[in-house]
Amino acid sequence: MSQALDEIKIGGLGASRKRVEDNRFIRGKGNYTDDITLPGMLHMEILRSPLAHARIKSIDASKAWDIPGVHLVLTGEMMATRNLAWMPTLSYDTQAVLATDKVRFQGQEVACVIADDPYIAKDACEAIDVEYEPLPVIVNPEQAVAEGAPVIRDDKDSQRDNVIYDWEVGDAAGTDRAFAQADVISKLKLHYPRSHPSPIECCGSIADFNRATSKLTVYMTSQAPHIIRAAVAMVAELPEHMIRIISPDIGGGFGNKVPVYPGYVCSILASILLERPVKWIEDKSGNLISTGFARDVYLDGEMALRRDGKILGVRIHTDADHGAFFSDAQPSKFKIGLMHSAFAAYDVPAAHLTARGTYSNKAPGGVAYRCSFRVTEAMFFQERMIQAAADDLGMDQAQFRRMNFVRDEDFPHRTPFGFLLDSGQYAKCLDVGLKAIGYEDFRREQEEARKRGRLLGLGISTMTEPLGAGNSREYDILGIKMFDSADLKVHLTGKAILRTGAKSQGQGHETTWAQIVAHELGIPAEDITVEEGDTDTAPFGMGTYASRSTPVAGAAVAMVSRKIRAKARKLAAHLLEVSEEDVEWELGRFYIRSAPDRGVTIQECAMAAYSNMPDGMEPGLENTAYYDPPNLTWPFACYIVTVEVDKETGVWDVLKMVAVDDCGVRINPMIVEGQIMGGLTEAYAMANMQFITFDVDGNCVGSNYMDYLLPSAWETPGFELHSEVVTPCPHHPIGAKGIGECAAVGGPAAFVNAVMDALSGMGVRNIDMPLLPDRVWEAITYRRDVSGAPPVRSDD
Ligand code: MCN
Ligand code: CUN
Repeated sequence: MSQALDEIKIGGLGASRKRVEDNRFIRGKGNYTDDITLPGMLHMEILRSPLAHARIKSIDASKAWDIPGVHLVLTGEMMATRNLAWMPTLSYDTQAVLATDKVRFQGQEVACVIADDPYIAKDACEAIDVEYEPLPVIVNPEQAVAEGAPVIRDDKDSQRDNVIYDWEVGDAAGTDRAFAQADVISKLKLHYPRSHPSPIECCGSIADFNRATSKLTVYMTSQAPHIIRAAVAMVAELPEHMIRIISPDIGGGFGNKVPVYPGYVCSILASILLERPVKWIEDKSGNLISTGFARDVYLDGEMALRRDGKILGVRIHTDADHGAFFSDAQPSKFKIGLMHSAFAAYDVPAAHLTARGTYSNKAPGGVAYRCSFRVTEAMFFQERMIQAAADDLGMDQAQFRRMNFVRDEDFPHRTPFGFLLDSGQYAKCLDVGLKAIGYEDFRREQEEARKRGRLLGLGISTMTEPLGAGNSREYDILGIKMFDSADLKVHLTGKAILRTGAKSQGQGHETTWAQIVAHELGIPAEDITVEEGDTDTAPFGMGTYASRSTPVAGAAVAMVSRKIRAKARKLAAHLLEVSEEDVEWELGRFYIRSAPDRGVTIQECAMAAYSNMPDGMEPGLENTAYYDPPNLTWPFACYIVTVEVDKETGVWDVLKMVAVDDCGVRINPMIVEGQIMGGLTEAYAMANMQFITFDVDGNCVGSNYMDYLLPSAWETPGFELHSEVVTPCPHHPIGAKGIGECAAVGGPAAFVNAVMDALSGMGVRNIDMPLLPDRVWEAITYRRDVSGAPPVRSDD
């Protein structure tokens, strides 16, 4: 009779185990960067540019130096003497650390003051006199390429204009042929606005250089500590083994904490110069105005269609506004991230994408915010185009999707842009969603309501998303291949510590990684400590973004557990006095095949590894696994929203939203639901209320939480989640796919499609996000599209 442990009871795969990290978070016992105080610590504040584009004529910091309590004033000129005025970006560009020649966006870092406390430092910043000579300002790609436009990056010898790249992917000729055969060509143009992650905790660092040991320790808010260690080694020319990056608890990242920011670099240099710890904690407006923005992409596409609804081909052009520096954190091969994952869920025979990136006088960014490298834009555009195409054909929204989906029996499926999809049940997800929303009934209700002058709408968004870069053949950042790692040490009593190269910012890795070990080894999850974020103790890894932790580090956790199990099997054979071939495994226990009652637990094997190993066996029970995934994972999602739009005010309310997510095997169903809820909330916020843009002078409008609204439980509609569709990932050791970004990626189109559906027949093709009441009102009243592209209109 089997004596295997009950997997759910030990907190294994599929257990909705309570998040262990919450024990300290809800007691106020988290350890965030700002909670750390070191002896003799000083504080740094940053002086930012009030102008978007200006030549710096002079900087006079003498008054700041005179303020009691000020220890150091850093300017670009001083940084330059150490070759640190500029730093490399993750996209092979350069970025100013502190401005020397010009300021290139509002909020750019101009000087830093290090003082006894942050208040003195802030006052001293205000005492610095900077003389600026204003220059013409560029806030969109059209202005960037206009005749006579000022060259923003005149610091670069090779740069004669504001174009960063022209890039293309796909089959231009094949796509032309598809369009030649089309019965109908459907077109759509829109702007995906800048959006901003706005985690509760802003960015920050504490640099601590110890002259006696030559060791630099930096506590910081980084989603990818090992990448930061490599960057610091290169930028500051310090030996890598003398650098220790520690990311303690992080209060939300959402992509905001992937890039290298000037504040980190300045705090490090200040600590080296002063030989004291230097803390920098960014304030809210500093975070909103200067850190990694997302999106800001202009999308223009057309779709070749056969009369019966079959998609024959797709053409997309994107203009991406990258701000003053090209600092996207993305795989080096792809200039516009994974934008070419658009339409992956659909069987599209031919496709071609062209992309142009330009500089502007705006904060650098463009990629980070729950997006897996531009996938948010790709899927938003895809689903907006799908809706427009179905409308142009006069076809039902659900039927048009269903007939063009990649079918279950067609996997593996190669997309026209070259991605390989391995699994999915798209039609089934859609059917579950339609049933849950009550599709047919709603359509009838909608028609009835129309007759009485009420505007109801239904929006569908269906998509598959590439999560979990990489495989190392195709994915690297600055040449470093995108694999990940796990290191597992089983102590002699059978308790264990696991470390990975990922870094949780709220996703719950301390809970879920232990569940994978429990599944593989039968060690109860509560007996496993999970630690991440310290480069001196964690194995090398590429960090947490692109929902890569489960697909890559999570796979490494399974693989290292299997290595441990392989050694434990030898120990079991030794303890049971049989040969290894006669030993069988069930959860938590090895037993003799011919005598199942005779067995040893994994804990007994652990003890033996330290006290009773066979002759010649290396003692101990620990190992490390590096995992290079064979492919990305492709979760699928179907989001459906119904709304009512008020004609008089343009206000719209969500009536119901259903979400059907298939992310393969769920490690922790409760955490997965939390990820989906959070993502849908962000999607709703982007679609409805988050307004951040620029005026003609490059002033950042909306860099405060009066305009850039964070939804609370009060504003957020309820979401109905469905988990019945599970298509295990065929190449992942436990069949899991990523989930961390799906809802934020797929969600926005569902909301916008719903509002557009409510307005159908009014001659309105597009309203740019956020769908603020005045924009919706304008579309209804004047029967026209409403653009949200900067510069902001004077009546906004
Ligand atoms: N999970 C699971 N079963 C699956 C897939 C995932 O139980 N089949 C669990 C994982 O074990 C993990 C969580 O769900 O605890 C998210 O896993 P995954 O999809 O692998 O994503 P990452 O851990 O790599 O997280 C990154 C992703 C990104 S890129 C952004 S942006 C984002 C997001 O996660 N930022 C977040 N979700 C966030 N959630 C919080 N609370 N805070 C952030 O900053
Ligand atoms: Cu693009 S935001 Mo997440 O990948 O860190």
